[in-house]
Amino acid sequence: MRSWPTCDVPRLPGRGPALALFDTAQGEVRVTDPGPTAGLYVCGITPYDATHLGHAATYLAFDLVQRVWRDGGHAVRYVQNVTDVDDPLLERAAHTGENWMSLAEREIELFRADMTALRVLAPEDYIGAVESVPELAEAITALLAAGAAYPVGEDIYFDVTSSPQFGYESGYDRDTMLSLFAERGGDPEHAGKRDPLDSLLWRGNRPGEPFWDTALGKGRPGWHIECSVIALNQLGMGFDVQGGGSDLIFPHHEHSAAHAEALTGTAPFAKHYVHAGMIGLDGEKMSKSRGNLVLVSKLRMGGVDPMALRLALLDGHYRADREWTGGRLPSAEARLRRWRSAVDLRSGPPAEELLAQVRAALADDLDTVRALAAIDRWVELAAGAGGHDTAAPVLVRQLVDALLGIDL
Ligand code: 5CA
Ligand code: ZN
Repeated sequence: MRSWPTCDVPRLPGRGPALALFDTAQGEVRVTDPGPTAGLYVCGITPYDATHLGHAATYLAFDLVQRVWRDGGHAVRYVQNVTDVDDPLLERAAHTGENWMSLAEREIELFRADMTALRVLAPEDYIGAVESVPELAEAITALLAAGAAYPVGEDIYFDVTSSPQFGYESGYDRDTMLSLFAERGGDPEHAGKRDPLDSLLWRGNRPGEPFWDTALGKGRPGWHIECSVIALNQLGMGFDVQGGGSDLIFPHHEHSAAHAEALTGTAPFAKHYVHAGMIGLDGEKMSKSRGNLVLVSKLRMGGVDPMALRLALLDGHYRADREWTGGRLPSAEARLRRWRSAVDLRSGPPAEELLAQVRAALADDLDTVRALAAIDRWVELAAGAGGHDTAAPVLVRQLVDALLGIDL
């Protein structure tokens, strides 16, 4: 499906260092080692409600991954899905009486507008589950043929024992897996399954639900196979980073990896599994189902500068669960004003050292807090003692744009 317009990234002098990222599977910060073209897959939205600040924070984290790789001399192939048919979307449409396709279309369009305003670099491949049904059905057929999947009535389930390394991505013990599976869309109690952790690959048609008529019969695809197959078919096995929020560690990323590994007989699915922390409001995860949302579009309509919003969300480590509080926006707005005044000056203190500091901070598991503090120090010097380097304000404007995506 159509992506959103991407923005230019200025080229900076020299080249940034290799990016190290925390890998959930290995439980440590490791250097990424992409070839000339890095492969990035980030789980996209389920379009039944507008972009909230949690979504925005997660996509901003992976936007920085792209920016740091590009600054390090790599091209990036970025793929993102849209879960445009799944239970929560259908339930919402049934509840409000709206057609599920128009609901999805409207929310995807709003998401595109929010991502554009936030200057999030666009995926070249923005792919919906609906348009992927033929390739999903083909993969499920192959899993059945390989004995990695089995029917339960009209449905088809994935057999977790078919993937010898199942569990390596999350590293969770079985009890944790069972409780998260039940909490996050799984059906551990479903009768007829071989193992409670087996996940739904294909849901046979139920009255009133949309369906596709395929070699598997009439039905619709499950959730994990969607990301598994879209990533596999676009990027191949062993791509560089599989990303999303930490709520996707299990079961979603564990099962997507296991499906692809069972399909290909090779591992790993991704070299790094990278997860952003949850943005909360009033002590709870911000989520559509809880209804405690702060929407990007609402803030934009209220006149908030998307660059201030971007700055506010980057002022916190991407892996930390963090609270959104009302005070974050005014302080980001004040910081943005200070930065803008400093780069509007005709000269300033030399900025080469600042470039090295920002590059080093971001390469170190995206330490944006350290990067912002380094820029604050340069801005303070520029506003105070000043400086005679006429190229410095231009360089700072460019580095803030290229590495942090903020247009001063
Ligand atoms: N369509 C699936 C992924 S295939 C999905 O999880 N959609 S979503 O709309 O629920 O979430 C989209 C992305 O935002 C996911 O990466 C999810 O992990 C992330 N996300 C959701 N809520 C939050 C939150 N409160 N804080 C940070 N990230 C969040
Ligand atoms: Zn996904």
